[in-house]
Amino acid sequence: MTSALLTGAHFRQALTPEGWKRNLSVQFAADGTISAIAEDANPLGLPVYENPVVPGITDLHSHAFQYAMAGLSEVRRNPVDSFWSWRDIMYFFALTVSPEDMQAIAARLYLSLLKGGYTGIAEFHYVHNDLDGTPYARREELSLAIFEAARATGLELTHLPVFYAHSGFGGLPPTDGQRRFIQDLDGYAAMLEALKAPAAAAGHKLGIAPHSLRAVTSEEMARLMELRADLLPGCPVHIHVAEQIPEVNEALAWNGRRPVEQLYDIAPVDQRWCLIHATHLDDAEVRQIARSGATVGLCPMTEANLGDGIFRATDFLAEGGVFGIGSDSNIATSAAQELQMLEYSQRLRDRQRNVLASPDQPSVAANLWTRAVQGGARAAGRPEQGLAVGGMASFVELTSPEPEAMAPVAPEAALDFHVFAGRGLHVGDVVVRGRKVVSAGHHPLEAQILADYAAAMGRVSERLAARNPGTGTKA
Ligand code: NGQ
Ligand code: ZN
Repeated sequence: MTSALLTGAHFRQALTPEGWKRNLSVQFAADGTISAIAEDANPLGLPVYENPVVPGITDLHSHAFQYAMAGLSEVRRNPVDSFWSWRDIMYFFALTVSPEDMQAIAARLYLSLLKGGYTGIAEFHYVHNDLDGTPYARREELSLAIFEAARATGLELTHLPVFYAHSGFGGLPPTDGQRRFIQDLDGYAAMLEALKAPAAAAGHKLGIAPHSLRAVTSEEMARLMELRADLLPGCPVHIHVAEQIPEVNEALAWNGRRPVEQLYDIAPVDQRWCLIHATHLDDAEVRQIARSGATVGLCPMTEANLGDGIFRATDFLAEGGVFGIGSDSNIATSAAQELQMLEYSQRLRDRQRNVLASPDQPSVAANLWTRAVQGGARAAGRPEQGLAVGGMASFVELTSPEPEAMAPVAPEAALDFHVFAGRGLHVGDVVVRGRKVVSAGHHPLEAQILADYAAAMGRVSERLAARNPGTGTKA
């Protein structure tokens, strides 16, 4: 989707890295970054935003197809359900999605994300093969479906093709349920090669993603680093790590090292890296991640949904750590909800309120939003400045369906209301890299995207029913 590049905008109140500011005239450069900002009540012919404006967040972790399985795993089927029994359902579901479905689901998801406070995404993409586990004629077929969804919706994409080879620490062979994810290193390199030209043409960024230390051996990690140097030097690297206690215990049993310790043993982790979840950390690991400058990719709604545990956010921030947020399983698509859950997890654990504020930003919502903007952009390999010169001209206008409800709330507190008042985030315009992609809450391709999604869900339901006849449930 391409709309004209705006030359600038005037914000009556905007969240900048230094906090809320009034009356900003902001100029955009041709590459969709911010070239100049003047504090001036005179809008100089620029479009004026009377409502508060916040920088768009980059959703730093998503598996788009999982959006379509929301609600399929909320019934107890085992004496104790867990992350691992959820994963069985997810694997089953992953065997029903065609390239056409993938595109329709991702476009539907990206539309929701644009209305949920996000202007960019890092898609951690690991469904590569056809239903029988063989590569498609074009092995990058499903990545191209993601590209098309990003193009159609206007969400800015960093695409992370995932390398996935094993079912457990020490190079265990993959299971049959993982057959759509599995590649060898040559196949993976060929996929990256094939994606470079279409990504460059569409303005998408590419990164690499070893799925986890369960799915990739140390030798493979070393080869991936060589591949990165050859094909995508300096690109973002994302990996799942230490999400579940059983994962920590398996790592210890395998070689006596905790997962994060192991990762730093075998890989050159720096600020280009993003460690997804990092839920279970000891003190040394908290410090090690913070010092390395790597972003921690928190996915609070998914982590809550899957029963992962509580991230040590207070300790990590005290060490100067950088984090961003991801929608992961896409059980939620609102950045406000993710940040609310992040703060609430700390409140529940510590029995305190307003935990994740900072001395220079006492508003929890503004503090978390600002940090998530910076961490998300860092993880996606994009400018980190937010609404400041050199930052991306990507922003979201906050509106309210019930403006009178916000009457007692000062403009600077609008984000507190949106994140914590439990009434959801409502957006007016959404601008990505200087182009308006959502206008007064409406996306121009919305009707088509919803219709395509409905058709895809019909096909997926049929395939689910055919694979599970007579059970009365679809998974
Ligand atoms: C994934 N999702 O790859 O979709 C993972 C589950 C795994 C989350 N970790 C699979 N939330 O980690 O083995
Ligand atoms: Zn994930």
